[in-house]
Amino acid sequence: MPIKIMILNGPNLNFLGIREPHIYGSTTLGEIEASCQELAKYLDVSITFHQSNLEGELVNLIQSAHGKVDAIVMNPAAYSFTSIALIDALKIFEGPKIEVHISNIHARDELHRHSITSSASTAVICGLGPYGYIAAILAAVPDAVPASLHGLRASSKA
Ligand code: CA2
Repeated sequence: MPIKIMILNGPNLNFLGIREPHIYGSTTLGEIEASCQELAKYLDVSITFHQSNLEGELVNLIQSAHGKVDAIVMNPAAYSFTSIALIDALKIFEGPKIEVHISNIHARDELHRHSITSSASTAVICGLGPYGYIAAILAAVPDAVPASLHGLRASSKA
């Protein structure tokens, strides 16, 4: 059975590439989804891609992944800095949870610096632009790299 990955995008990310290109670049969310689907085809894995402006809808999606999805890739956007509900939902999910931010949140202003949802994530990728989504998928699929490199994955849990 192919690996299943759920990709979640939080509030306002539907405006990527349309507003504030100096911060988030000119790639639209639709183009990011197309690239993720292209990689999924190449790796022979299955991806569902979602965007919601609603915290509860994101919680419902994470809950629906329980027992059905192998890994979650999530850009919680503004909810990264506020959402205990997302933290609790992420804790329920047993597989790898990779948080992605397009910008380098550590180099941002005080409001955009402290992701609380990353405390419930397996890993965090930020500052790579839209490639962060690609890097997250590669990290979630063990067979994306030669078997000789799989040991590095295990040691990253230390
Ligand atoms: O860099 C990222 O991916 C962020 O998660 C994006 C969030 C921001 O709050 C985080 O600090 C970092 C903002 C998403 C809002 O998306 C917009 C897209 C275009 C124009 C305006 C907002």
